[in-house]
Amino acid sequence: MSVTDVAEKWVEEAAAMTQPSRVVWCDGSKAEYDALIESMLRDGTLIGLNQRTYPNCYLHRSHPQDVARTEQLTFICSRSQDEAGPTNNWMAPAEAKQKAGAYFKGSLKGRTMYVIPYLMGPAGSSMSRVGIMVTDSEYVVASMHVMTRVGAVAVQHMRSDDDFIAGVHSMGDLSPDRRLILHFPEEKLIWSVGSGYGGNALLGKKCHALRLASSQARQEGWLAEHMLIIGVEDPEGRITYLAAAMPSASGKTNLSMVVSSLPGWRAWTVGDDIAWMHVDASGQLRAINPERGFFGVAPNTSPKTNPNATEMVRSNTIFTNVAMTPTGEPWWEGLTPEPPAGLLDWQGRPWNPASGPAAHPNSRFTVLAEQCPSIAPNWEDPQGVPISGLIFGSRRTKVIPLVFEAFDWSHGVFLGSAMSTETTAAITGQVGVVRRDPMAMIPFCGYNMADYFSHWLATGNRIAKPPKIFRVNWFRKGDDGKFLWPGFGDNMRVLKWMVERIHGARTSAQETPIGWLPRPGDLDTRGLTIKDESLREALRVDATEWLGALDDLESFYKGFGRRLPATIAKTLADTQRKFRG
Ligand code: SAT
Ligand code: MN
Repeated sequence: MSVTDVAEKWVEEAAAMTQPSRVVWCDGSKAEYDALIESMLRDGTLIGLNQRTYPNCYLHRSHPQDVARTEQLTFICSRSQDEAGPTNNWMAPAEAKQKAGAYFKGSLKGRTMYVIPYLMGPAGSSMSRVGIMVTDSEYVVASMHVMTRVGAVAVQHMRSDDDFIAGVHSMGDLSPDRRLILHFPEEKLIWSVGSGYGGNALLGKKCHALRLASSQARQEGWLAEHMLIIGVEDPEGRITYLAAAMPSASGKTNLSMVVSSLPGWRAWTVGDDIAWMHVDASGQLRAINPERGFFGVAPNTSPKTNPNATEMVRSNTIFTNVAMTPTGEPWWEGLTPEPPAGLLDWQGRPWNPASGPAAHPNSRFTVLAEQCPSIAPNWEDPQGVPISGLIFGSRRTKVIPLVFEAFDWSHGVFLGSAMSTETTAAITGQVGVVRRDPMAMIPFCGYNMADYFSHWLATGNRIAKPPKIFRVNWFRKGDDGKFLWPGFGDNMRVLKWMVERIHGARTSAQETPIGWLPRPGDLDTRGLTIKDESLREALRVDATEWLGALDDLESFYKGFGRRLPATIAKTLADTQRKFRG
């Protein structure tokens, strides 16, 4: 493969720092993938699963201290701290390179450095972007094969000699004390050391496609978002495309491949995690999925919660940190109602229920998107799909109603910026604490979030017919501590309401201080067993709760100082006023 001189020189520099005994350029071929799997089976990095029931499926057990993204060790290393903003960890570029350089120095001695040219986005799309990463992890190379398009196709999409995001990765000694995930937006550069975990180590995903891409997108006038992309087909055969932002491990993968409980309605999957959106020449917002596969959360994936995912992981899948049955099949909490006897837990020990779940709560599957039974036939369309609705969803047991619609684009940007969520096992740290998470981008925005809000507002002005923006919360609970809304396949009822709002038909809503809210009768509940009072509670807007939440929001906004767009501040004040009456 021939690459540009700039790329070759950069790879030489990475090799000079890490000192591998061998440098291998990856071509993305099946033979290369098979050889990697063979090698990992030999050295124990992978364990073969039952090849009769799970053909070409493998299990990887990671270091027990390396099982999730480590946000406290993730930094935006822009020249000025202001550019990173108050919601990012920041380190000066020189200091960052000095610190991580010490961990990288000679870290590949006696080992192989793999060079992975990869394309994010479909071949032939002007929205696709190139990265070149080096790594010492065969698990990372194999995973990049699944999650991105590796090889010559990447190089062919470079628009100039230096048109690529460069990424250096080494597992180092896997110690959290010598782990750093560093982003240098001005240099289009990522340095990640000390972790082999997905979001820290598969540099195409969060580091490139969100943190650096969001910063590039601002300069180039597009949006890089933590969003699934879905096509909703109605009984007339019309497909309406929506993109939805939700925090990690909060049902994004499930929603992207939802099997409808409403007859005549169905969903087509375009992407489950990241959307790159451009305004085309006619003023239409269009989205591509930059990824080629899914890196989904295994626990609670079952024939009931996500039949499509359950089916797609039955072959050609790499599982990470799931449990294993005595017959070599993967298992995780929720897959079957009862755990099978004789399980090995995610660390390979005979499972003792007293010592925690069998599968790690953030255990994952890595699989090609084309294996998804609901994959949209046009999911790799170089033009992307036209987006007519955007959804912001988070995990809140209180306050936030099941669904409501923003008054207009700028009000929708306000609603996105106002999101908070309860944390999950996808990040290292405490689970279930409420934290601010604007647009589900708090861990992924590569620049000052106040500027990010401005960029969203400005983008709206360039769209001929801005998509309607919706806010959802599947996770509200009643006083009995039980979820009020059944979720999963029944979420199609909520999508149906949105689609009808988008096309200006039948469905109605009432105006409230936070937006257009469906009355219980506005949602299609045919065939659904839900108590009237549960649905009413799921849709309730409580002024006292909201005024408290808006106070919290006000203090969060204060952190941005004068950089916060005036429109956002004004919308907050208007909402407070409406509630005070
Ligand atoms: O772990 S990843 O960052 O790859 C996925 C996620 O947390 O959204
Ligand atoms: Mn994600």
